[in-house]
Amino acid sequence: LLITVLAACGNSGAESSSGEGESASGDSGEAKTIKAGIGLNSDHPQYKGLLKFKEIVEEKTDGAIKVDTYHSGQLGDDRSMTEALQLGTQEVVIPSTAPLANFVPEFSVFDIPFLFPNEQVADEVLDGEVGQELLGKLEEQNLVGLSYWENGFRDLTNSERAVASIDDFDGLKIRTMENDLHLDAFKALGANPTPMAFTELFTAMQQGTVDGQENPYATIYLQKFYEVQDHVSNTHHIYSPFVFLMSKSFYDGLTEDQQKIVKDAAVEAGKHERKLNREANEKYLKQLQEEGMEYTEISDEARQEMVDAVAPVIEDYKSKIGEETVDKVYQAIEDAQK
Ligand code: TK8
Repeated sequence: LLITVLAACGNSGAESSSGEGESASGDSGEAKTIKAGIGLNSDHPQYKGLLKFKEIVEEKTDGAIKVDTYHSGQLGDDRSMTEALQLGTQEVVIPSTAPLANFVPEFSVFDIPFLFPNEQVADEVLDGEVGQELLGKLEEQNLVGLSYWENGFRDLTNSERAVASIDDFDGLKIRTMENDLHLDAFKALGANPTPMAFTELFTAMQQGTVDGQENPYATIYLQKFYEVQDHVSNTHHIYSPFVFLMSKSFYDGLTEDQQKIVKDAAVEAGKHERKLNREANEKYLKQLQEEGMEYTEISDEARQEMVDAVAPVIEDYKSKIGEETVDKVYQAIEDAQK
């Protein structure tokens, strides 16, 4: 099977890998193609950001690097696309950090519930020293982390009942990302969580395999989850970053100039994506209500009960994530708020 997959992937780049010998900026003289895939659909800021990356890279390399973009999990889910990067059959993916913790456990630091107070602090920590240090750890996994983008604060939806407090989680079948800390945090809240790839989520909700899920408003709206979910609550329980990943073998094969171009483009396109994403998250809660979802606000008191319920889980995970990383991130959050 593996051979078939490799062969298939090798062929699909054919349209661009030959016959462009005269391109200016590539040392080899032959155009290189980046096959880039994401899980969300083409309406989502994640895709708009990817198109920005394509525009910058193709322009700055004078066509020596081409970017082919795929959305909606056309190339697979976060985990399988990340594996494709390791195998060298795909060049770029922009997964959530949560499934990435299966490759580099330290990334689970961002899965600590209620970690970041707001997006600005998240930006400072991710773009600062500790965030960049974490990107560096990806190299051991044959991956290059070029920048952080934003998925955003996650909010709960379900088809069973309005969730206003921790009691309302009781027994709810919640799909989580494939991440142990998420799974244990939802158990601590009293829910009945199931890890699942994003690509299977819509059908699982439609068929009632799960009652609910959690994602930022932009995703809930743009992926039309309101068609299969009745209730939404502003739990804001986790801030979810995206990481812009490139296959290390591809990156190593670029000229130094090209490496700088793709790195800068990943950063610049990420800024664009963050901006669009924040605008989206702001406007889509209202639109979800217009589509018929019932919105329930979580009071400060109710949220504090959730914070208390997950505290032992966080304690338990500190050593699994790595105490040093956890301490550094907490310190960076404190510094960002000074
Ligand atoms: C898309 C995922 C998605 C994430 C999830 O590939 O799995 O729920 O929030 O955005 O990365």
